[in-house]
Amino acid sequence: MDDRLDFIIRLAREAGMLAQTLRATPGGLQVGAKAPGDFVTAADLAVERLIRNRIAARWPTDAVLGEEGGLQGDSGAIWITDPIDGTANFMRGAADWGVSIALAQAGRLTHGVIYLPDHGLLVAAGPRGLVAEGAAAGVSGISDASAALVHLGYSPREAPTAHAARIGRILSAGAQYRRSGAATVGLMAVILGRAEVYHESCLHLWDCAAALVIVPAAGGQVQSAPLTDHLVAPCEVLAHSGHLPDLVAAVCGLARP
Ligand code: LIP
Repeated sequence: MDDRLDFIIRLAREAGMLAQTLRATPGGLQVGAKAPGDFVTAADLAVERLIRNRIAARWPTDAVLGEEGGLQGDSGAIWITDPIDGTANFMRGAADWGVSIALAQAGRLTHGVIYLPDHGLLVAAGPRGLVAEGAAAGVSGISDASAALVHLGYSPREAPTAHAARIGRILSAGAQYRRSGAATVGLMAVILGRAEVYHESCLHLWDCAAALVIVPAAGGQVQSAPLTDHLVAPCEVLAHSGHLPDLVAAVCGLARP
């Protein structure tokens, strides 16, 4: 295993444990809201500080883009992290949240880890392979839409009517949909073969950068904006197993490919 992959796996585990410890500490969360429904807790801030500090200690000239602290540094190597993805679930003691850390080098995403601490699931990928803990990684082979699951993400950045229409197209295609409130949970489902598609219309890079590396390593396909665009604005993200083109077209509102 290369040293960057080993580093982010260890760091994700440490970050997840800190988040769980802070949530279990009376008064440890101090919840705030960046916008209606967009929460931040003291744990989000503390975990991102930990991630930034560990990266700075090992790779001091690298840049870091984090959900809470934004982009800091100017380098060809950029670490991209959501310290607690699914904060609205995390702060209520629900299990659907995760730590996401990725690395982009020379404009390409090269490493990623997703860790779901309350589920005991970790997946990671780098140039030399795929790592999975808690379950086997590999996308689904299902090719019948009536047996397929689509995970959706939603934020107020998408028109409710557009999201409702997407749900209608999925149901009309004969598939079922789920919405966990954390991109890492839905993307983990695709990586582990527990769902066939993940889609979100306006998703920040820190929520999905790790999955954009891991899904292809698990045999799946991803579509997203160029990294230079995604670094500065939320973009549409699609991840899928590659065996349901009609369903993917319905999810995205496209004519059959
Ligand atoms: C969340 C994402 C989710 C998206 C939410 C929010 P957070 O991340 O995981 O997919 O729909 O708007 O961005 O803010 O909980 O880290």
